[in-house]
Amino acid sequence: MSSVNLVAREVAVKIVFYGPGLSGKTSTLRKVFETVRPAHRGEMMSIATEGDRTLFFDFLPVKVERVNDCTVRLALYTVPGQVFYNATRKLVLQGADGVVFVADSQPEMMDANRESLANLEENLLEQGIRLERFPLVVQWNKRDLPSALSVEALREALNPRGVPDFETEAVSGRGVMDALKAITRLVIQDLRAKKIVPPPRVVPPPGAASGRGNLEAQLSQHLVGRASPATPPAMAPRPSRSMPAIGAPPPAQPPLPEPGVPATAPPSLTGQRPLGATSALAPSDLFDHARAAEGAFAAGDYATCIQACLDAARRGLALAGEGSLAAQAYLLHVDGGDLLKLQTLGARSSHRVDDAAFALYVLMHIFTRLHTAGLPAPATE
Ligand SMILES: Nc1nc2c(ncn2[C@@H]2O[C@H](COP(=O)(O)OP(=O)(O)O)[C@@H](O)[C@H]2O)c(=O)[nH]1
Ligand SMILES: [Mg+2]
Repeated sequence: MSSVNLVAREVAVKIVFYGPGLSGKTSTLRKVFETVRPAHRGEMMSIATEGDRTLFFDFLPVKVERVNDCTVRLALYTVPGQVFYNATRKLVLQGADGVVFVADSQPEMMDANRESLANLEENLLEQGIRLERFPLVVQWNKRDLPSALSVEALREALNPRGVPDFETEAVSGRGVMDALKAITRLVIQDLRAKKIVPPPRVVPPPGAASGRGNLEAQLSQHLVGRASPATPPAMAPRPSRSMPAIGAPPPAQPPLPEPGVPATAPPSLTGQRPLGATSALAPSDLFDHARAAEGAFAAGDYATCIQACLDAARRGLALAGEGSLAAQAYLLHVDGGDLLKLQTLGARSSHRVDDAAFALYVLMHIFTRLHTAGLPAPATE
């Protein structure tokens, strides 16, 4: 769900990469992670099975400076595509501002593509959102495969509305950033039309052109860091908080709650630093809590992870002022249902991997909301 800090002219938006299992969603996010300058993104967090299938979600925060003089924080999520993970997909889709549908171009995947698109439509409708009015772009992924269907055939089957679509190869990265720029543009336009995002200031910054060309230029400059090495980063990175590598590979995990997937181990993006998004988002005072929670997750100690998240969540919410947890959550636009579930998990005696993942997810949300609200105030940070 978008949130806006008018004083800082900062907009936080949530974009979800949706599509059938194995269509290339996680690969797409990894490519974005590799492409965006480190100063403009946090750590990528993946919660996957040993076979690298997305178990809960992938998450990557990206910051785009001065898009028509607003700073845009993108929270990028992927969903697990496997049919039986619909509850997780619904959860991740909650509050999304836009979707990138990653379709698999192979003919044998057409049924899965259609099913996933219908599932997206249904899950959005449950939130009272109609897909045809929702910011959406499509990636025709795996274009490198010789068996790939023609774009015309894919469009006819999957994109009758004619939303912006892109030929992509998530593994090499071709087209991926174009799709991300397009969805960012659509989301900002949508939020602007809903009067959620302030219009551009009347006087543009020196040297900047006005209008859509400017938006394009800003997105290009800030999203594709390595493509323009001559351009220095326009922002100072957040206070340095490089995540220490989480040591040895974690032990095998208990069986999964949902069927059909073998025992899991937390994922590895590079084989060294699989986690870190929660601490990347944490206010200084809660950084250690977030690290403890991530460390416990990586070690398979889900009870400790949940307790650390719960404690950090309480402390984080308290930054909104005195009052009940519910009142603090309300002030920060944190979902009360999520918080209640986190508290329930904290009171349980046994915990599963998805419980701990959920706890980290709620904590990330709280940190994002705090950040948007400008809390804690800079003097105490
Ligand atoms: N040839 C090819 N393989 C791809 C492409 N994108 C993803 N893959 C492969 O497809 C498999 C599933 O990718 P993944 O990103 O995990 O899919 P997800 O389930 O949608 O997250 C992996 O083996 C990827 O390497 C692509 O553009 N071309
Ligand atoms: Mg995946």
